[in-house]
Amino acid sequence: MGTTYQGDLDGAGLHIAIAVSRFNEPVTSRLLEGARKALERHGVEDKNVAVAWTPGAFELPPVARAFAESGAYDAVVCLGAVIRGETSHFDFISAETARGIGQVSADTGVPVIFGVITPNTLEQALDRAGGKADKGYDAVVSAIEMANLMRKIRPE
Ligand code: INI
Repeated sequence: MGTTYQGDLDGAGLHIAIAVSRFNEPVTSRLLEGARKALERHGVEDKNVAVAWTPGAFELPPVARAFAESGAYDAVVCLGAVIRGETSHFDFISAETARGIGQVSADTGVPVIFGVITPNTLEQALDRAGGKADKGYDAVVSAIEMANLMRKIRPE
């Protein structure tokens, strides 16, 4: 048997950046609240966390790229809410945001987490942002796991 790698959920010493979209702010501020809760619970120090607000989800990828290319962060978390009922260009925004975020991660090798929810209604959005589920919290847990996994595979 070869080697099995797993990322743990210890956030001590990790540096995490969050890009969060202001569009649908009542939803995204709750995603950010969940993200902050996860950072605290997993021991990521506040001084090691950076947050940047973008106008909409579409603008998340360039900000994620700036964070990733800075070399200062172990992982980047993107938070946003694209609600289908609210826009006829839902498909363009959601697809391009997902593609852009994936591209940043692939180009830089820094884990960039897709914490953008794409529900049909505002009610569903609120359910996923600290109601029935907490996608902001979940996104940070994935970021911590991925950051630690990359440190094991690629020790500096
Ligand atoms: N941005 C979002 O983050 N969520 C949305 O639901 C949304 N809608 O409905 O249009 C949205 N639009 C703005 C977009 O992300 C850009 O900021 C804008 O197109 C300027 O580039």
